[in-house]
Amino acid sequence: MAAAQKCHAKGSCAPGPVPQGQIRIYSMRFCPFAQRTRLVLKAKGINHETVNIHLKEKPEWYLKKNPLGLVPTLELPSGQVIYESPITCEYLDEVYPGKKLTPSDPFEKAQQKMLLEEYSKIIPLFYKIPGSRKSGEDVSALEAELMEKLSKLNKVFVDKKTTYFGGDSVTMIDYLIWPWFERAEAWQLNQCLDSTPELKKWILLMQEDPTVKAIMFDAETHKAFFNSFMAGNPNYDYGL
Ligand SMILES: N[C@@H](CCC(=O)N[C@@H](CS)C(=O)NCC(=O)O)C(=O)O
Repeated sequence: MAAAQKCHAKGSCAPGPVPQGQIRIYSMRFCPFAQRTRLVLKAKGINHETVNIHLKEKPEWYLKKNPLGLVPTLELPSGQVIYESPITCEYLDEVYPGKKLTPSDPFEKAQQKMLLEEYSKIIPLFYKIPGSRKSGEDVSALEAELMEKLSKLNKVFVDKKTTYFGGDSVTMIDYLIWPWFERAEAWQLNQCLDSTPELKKWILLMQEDPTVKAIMFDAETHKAFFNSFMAGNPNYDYGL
């Protein structure tokens, strides 16, 4: 199992066709974007195969499948590929039976997409703060900026009077937002949550979600990977 999870690097052999009845995800064990897709695969109980990619020394064959060279990518038995995490998640939710994660109401669906757009603009800050901290810069202005942005996310709960972003149970938008909050402690960002109590409550609820629990790493593991990433030598197989 662990050996199968080890990442494929430049010079490795391309995997064969995806077996009928399965779907393949090209991933990296610590990638928050790929985690979105993995959460949806898990939540819906989709039979899948995982191929992890060495993102610093990408296999030549991977760039033929996804010219952007990013993970996640989904591959179907037909050889068709789908990439960009929100698109992969939407595809899985539309095609596979089981729990529907996306609201059927068009307005609610639009609201989730608008929130995702807003959140996408926050994501770079999650990386910028530890990056600047490592360079010895004063990060207080960046932290204040993140706090201000997180207070807007917090307001969603206050205005909607819900415990999750889409209502009173977990939906797609929660899984799309979650992966960076799983890393907040490891990336030393917890202090930015001090004035967002509803968001903090959501984090505690998400930590208890069976799907989140099934694939999450603890803060120590995230820290170890992140330190290797920040040092410019990411250990994609950390812990295997
Ligand atoms: N917009 C993409 C972003 C995916 C992404 O940036 N993945 C990172 C890993 S966390 C990656 O593949 N990096 C490889 C590279 O930048 O070459 C998505 O949502 O899927």
